Amino acid sequence: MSNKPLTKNKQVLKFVDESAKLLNPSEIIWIDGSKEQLNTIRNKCLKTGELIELNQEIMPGCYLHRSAVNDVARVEDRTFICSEKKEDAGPLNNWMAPNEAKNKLSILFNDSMKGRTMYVIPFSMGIVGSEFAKVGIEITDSAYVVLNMAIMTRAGKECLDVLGDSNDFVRGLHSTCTLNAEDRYICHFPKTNEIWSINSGYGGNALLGKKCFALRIASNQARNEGWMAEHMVIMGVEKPNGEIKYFLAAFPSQCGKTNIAMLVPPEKYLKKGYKVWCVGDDIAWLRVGDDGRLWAMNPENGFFGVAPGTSEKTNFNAMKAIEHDTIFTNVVHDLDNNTVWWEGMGKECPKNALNWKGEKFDCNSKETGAHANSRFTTSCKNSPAISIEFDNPKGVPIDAIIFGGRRNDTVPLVYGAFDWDHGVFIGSTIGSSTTAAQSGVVGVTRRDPMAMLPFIGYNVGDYFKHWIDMGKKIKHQPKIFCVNWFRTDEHGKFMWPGFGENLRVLDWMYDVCEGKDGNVKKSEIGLMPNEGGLDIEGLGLNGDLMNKLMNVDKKEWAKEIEEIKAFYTKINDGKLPNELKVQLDRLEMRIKN
Ligand code: OXD
Ligand code: MN
Repeated sequence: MSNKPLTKNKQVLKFVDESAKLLNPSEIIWIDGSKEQLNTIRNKCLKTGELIELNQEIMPGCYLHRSAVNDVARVEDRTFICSEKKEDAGPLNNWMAPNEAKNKLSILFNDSMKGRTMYVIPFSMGIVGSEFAKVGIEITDSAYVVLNMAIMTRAGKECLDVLGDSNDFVRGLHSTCTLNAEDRYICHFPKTNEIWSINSGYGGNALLGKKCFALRIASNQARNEGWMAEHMVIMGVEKPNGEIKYFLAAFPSQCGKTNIAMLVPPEKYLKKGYKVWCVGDDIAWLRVGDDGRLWAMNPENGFFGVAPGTSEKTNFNAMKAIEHDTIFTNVVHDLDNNTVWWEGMGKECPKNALNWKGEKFDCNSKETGAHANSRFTTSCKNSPAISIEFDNPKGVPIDAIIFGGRRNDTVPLVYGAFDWDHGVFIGSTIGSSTTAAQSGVVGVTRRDPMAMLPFIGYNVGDYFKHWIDMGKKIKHQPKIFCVNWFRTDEHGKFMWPGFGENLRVLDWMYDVCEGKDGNVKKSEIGLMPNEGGLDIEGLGLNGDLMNKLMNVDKKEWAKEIEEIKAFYTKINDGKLPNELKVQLDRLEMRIKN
């Protein structure tokens, strides 16, 4: 039975009415954000089997969901930027003309909610009512999406109250339809701030507040309005004297983003009084404050983290966060105690269990029990490491921006940019070596500019220009660094211990930001720690290994430069900013000399 609209806003009502006409649902439920309503929806999911209730004594408020087997990840090849002109989508995005996309998808959307409930989710990216927040409305037929959006965003009636009569909201239309992968489309209309997503129920395709809105649509809004929407962790490093500096970090997927966001300092640092605070693990909205500094806020309210590999050792705080009020998707169901399990959890493989597809799971099977992209959805507030600034509508002031990727060779453990434009150059070229897990040639570097490859909602050349222009507006620019935790020795073994020990590198950056120039020397590629500048005491890394970790091999860099040239040529449709070409020339000169 439909409930009453939660607003008198004519534009919202029109959007909902028009959507209902197209989708033809049997009822319309407006999500008010109340616990009671979410409980009712959860109970409905338990009845339909969309959710399985886990052991409420061990894991209160925790549920398991299994997606369709053909619907387990974002679909980059079916994701489109529907700008008026093709060149505005640029060389890295799929493009479809807005009219063509609307015509094509309208046919698929038509009557797709027949006999189903249409949920209307008002949500805010950012603190409700904050001048930096933005309102969205997602229409969906998926109760799973409703329950996830209620964790991942601030959802409910109060978002409509702050919207008032305004037409300034993002319109998200989502239907799981038949889940037919061949008719799956994730379309973005930057001019009208609309998202149309059909035939997927999976996170990044279906939780429209996340990648679709907070990155692809918001990157367009940000460019027009003079701010930035980035795929970045926001974290605070607290020194023993109680002072905190906030860092942003951008890494392509599979590089431990959620882990660094919630890093636990190593014993020695804990004893000294170091602390690390998490403001966000995935997305940062950045603005220049009146004080001339760059300020960051996390538009999200939850973590949508990858489960496999998450353990007390790799991410203690995430393990604590998911002890309660969490939705697990596509993990193993341990039937003996009605809990969950995944590979790399640091716990014994369960004997009596079902794999992510719901089939009997055998620990000796070659196939993993949990899907490689299985997830947990949990509130940021559940993490013991959440920053007290998480709910600060202004966000936090940023001192450093870190770019990184997974590189076996060439890129040293850490180096710093000489200045903002050099930092933008470094960010524009980061990437990860392909592994056997990916299709294509193994060992080549997949460039992933600013870790935004699938998320820049417009032309990549214009995006780089926006970065350069923003630098001019920031009076007190953050320092920009590059890290590589993954450099290997001649036996293919990682040389750096990683995880909590990464704090040592952050600590060096902290001191550089404080202006401790004695810790820094210049190299051909950027600023590097001086002798003794980086604390490696207690790691058992001998000088030789440290030299290998920090080595700038001119031959490897000559090859790197050729690859960067090829990448720039590939993405240049006349929009690559000159500033970046200058940076590339300068790097080449420094390496040749
Ligand atoms: C994510 C991603 O899910 O980047 O955060 O794919
Ligand atoms: Mn991400």
